[in-house]
Amino acid sequence: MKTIFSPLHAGHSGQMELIAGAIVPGFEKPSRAEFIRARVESEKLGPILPPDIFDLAAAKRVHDPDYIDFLPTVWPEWEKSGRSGSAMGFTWPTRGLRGDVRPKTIDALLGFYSFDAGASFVKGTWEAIKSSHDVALTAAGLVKGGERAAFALCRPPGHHAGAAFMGGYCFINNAAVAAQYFLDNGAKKVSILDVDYHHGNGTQEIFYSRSDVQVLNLHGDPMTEYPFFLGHADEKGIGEGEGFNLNYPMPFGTAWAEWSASLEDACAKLAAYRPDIVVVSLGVDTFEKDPISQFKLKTEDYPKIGKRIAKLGLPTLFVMEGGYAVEEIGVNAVGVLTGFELG
Ligand code: Q9C
Ligand code: ZN
Repeated sequence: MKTIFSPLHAGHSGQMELIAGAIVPGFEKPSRAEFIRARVESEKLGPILPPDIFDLAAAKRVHDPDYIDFLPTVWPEWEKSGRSGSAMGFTWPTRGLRGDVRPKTIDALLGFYSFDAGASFVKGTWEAIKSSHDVALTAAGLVKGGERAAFALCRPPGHHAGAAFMGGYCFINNAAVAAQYFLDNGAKKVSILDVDYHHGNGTQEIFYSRSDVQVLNLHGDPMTEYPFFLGHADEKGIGEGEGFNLNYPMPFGTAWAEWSASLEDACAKLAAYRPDIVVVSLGVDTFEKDPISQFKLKTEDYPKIGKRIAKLGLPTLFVMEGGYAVEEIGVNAVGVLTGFELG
């Protein structure tokens, strides 16, 4: 399978995040994508190609146009206000505050368009976000054009980004943009299978009231794990979307036996939906050695994930999401893809 990759991801580097009471260097760092790219090469998965350049019309089909237009302004505004470091908000419009009135200063807007302090900007962040989005759309174009599968080596990731908010290292929801692209180019139904350790709250929010995108999420139980405030089993979609959102929250310590049972159930529900295309939000932070996660998947499990997805027999777009055990991220992510190819 072909991999789409852009070196522009590397401009999103040196950003800080707020975690456990400290401002620390971001876990979501450039070496992640470089280890994956190197493994794609050494495993001879297939050609690595640069993305085509797209305008933002496709992104604005799933995100609020105002939010997308805000993203490229963040770093210039931050610099204009005399700041350095990482641009991130510190006040969020939670319950009891006005989330419906768009404020005016950069600090206020960063809070308005975020749900946490987990998506901060440095100088090259917008170019990286844009390239990641281009990577997803280019890979989607390959699948639309008839390829069995393609790998969008996206960085930054996307699944925590909602219609009008960033967070959790995510800015544009690459998987959601790709799913909408398929629907706008002939597909009737798309399934998004999110196997990242964290619940894909952004993807769920974007498609929650729709029946043309089925969203299936396997993740750490939000009662104890980030993003805490979405991802429970009783969230099944609303209105037209009722029954088209499926969550599989699992406790700390979940290993292959239980995790794969959830995957099996999700794949059965996916097959019953009969989508034209599958978009896999591919996070490998389920790995036993992931520094911020609590599942216990082993390197040998990742090809089995790919094999099970291949058994669905559907055109498949893999979109890279999380995974922070940098040394092993390439082996595990590409393990899914080679497992798929052999499956
Ligand atoms: N103690 C993705 O994997 N911080 N985002 C968690 C854990 C945020 C993860 C803190 C994790 C975001 C795409
Ligand atoms: Zn994750």
